[in-house]
Amino acid sequence: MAEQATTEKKQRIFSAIQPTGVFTLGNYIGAIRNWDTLQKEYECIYAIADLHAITVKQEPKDLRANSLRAFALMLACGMDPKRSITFMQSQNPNHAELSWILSCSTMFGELSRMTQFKDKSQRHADNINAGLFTYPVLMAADILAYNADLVPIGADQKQHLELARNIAIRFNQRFGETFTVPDGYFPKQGARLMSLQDPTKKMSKSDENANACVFILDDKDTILRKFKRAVTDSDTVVAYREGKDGINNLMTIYSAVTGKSYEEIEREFDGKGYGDFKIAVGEAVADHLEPVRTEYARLSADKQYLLDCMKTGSEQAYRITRKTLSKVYRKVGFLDR
Ligand code: ATP
Ligand code: LTN
Repeated sequence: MAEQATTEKKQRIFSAIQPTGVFTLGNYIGAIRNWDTLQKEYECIYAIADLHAITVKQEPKDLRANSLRAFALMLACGMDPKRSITFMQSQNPNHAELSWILSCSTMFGELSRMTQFKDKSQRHADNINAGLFTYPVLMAADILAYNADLVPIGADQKQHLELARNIAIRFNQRFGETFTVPDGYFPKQGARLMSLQDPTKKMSKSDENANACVFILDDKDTILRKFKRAVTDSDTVVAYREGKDGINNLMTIYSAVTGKSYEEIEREFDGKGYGDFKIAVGEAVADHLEPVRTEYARLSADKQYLLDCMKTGSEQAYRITRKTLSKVYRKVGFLDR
């Protein structure tokens, strides 16, 4: 039995994050922090989704700088190129290629129901491009090209993952078993952090209001200031209650970085006000992020190392996905190259 366990193939994980800005505390707690932990048990493949990033307008030179920074941040958050495959999405052409084929198995109606599309087309009303609409197909291609078993994502990406599953099932039914149908992997705690300025909106790195999110490279003073200014209600009791979105969000954050339960937090701040609580949250978050900031400073001083890791990762990613693409080409009826 023990022998069987050791020879069993590890399950495969795929996830990605867009280089649209410095990662936020939401990205970190909702997604990236788990990516690190998963490396111990699974075969992990992690990408910087630069192809997805251009669905909103990007200044080319900024995108280039942000992409390199995102890659360094991913490593600073614990992703280890020796244990996992870490790469840039645009450096493996198989993602875009598979995306086209999958788009022919995706219905207009399905894409129209995506809440992120509705939300982003409102926020970028001057640029509702076709890529923004077909974004979830590219995300499905990212996942299915590797036949990933599990996809660690924040709760906001659940709908996209459901679509990826449906595309895989539909393709398999029509052309025969081809893709693994992936499952989502969601963190138990703090799956969705909200904006510090409008706690009904998710904390998002592309928010125009810098006070709305904590970035993982913010220094301690900045973090403390942002939490002090966080929007809460006119109550004073630190307690998790329906409708108290601001304080609930702060409790979620405090719980996620300290591991304390809501009951423990309520007891800790019994008799104290929001002011004390906000300072405590700020301090705990700053301490939690300190190692990432230090590691980022170290890594970003060695650009060549980052480029070498990226190149190796992209080659590994290419090899895996080429096999899937060859199979897909055969299944849909394309002639051999
Ligand atoms: P953008 O503002 O450019 O849309 P984003 O901050 O929403 O970016 P993504 O790159 O789209 O971040 O997402 C990266 C990962 O972080 C995803 O797995 C996503 O689910 C997770 N994530 C993003 N925002 C939050 C949040 N507020 N709370 C928890 N998880 C989040
Ligand atoms: N759309 C994702 C980023 C992303 C992704 C993926 C996540 C692109 N491709 C594949 C998981 C698997 C987002 O987080 N906004």
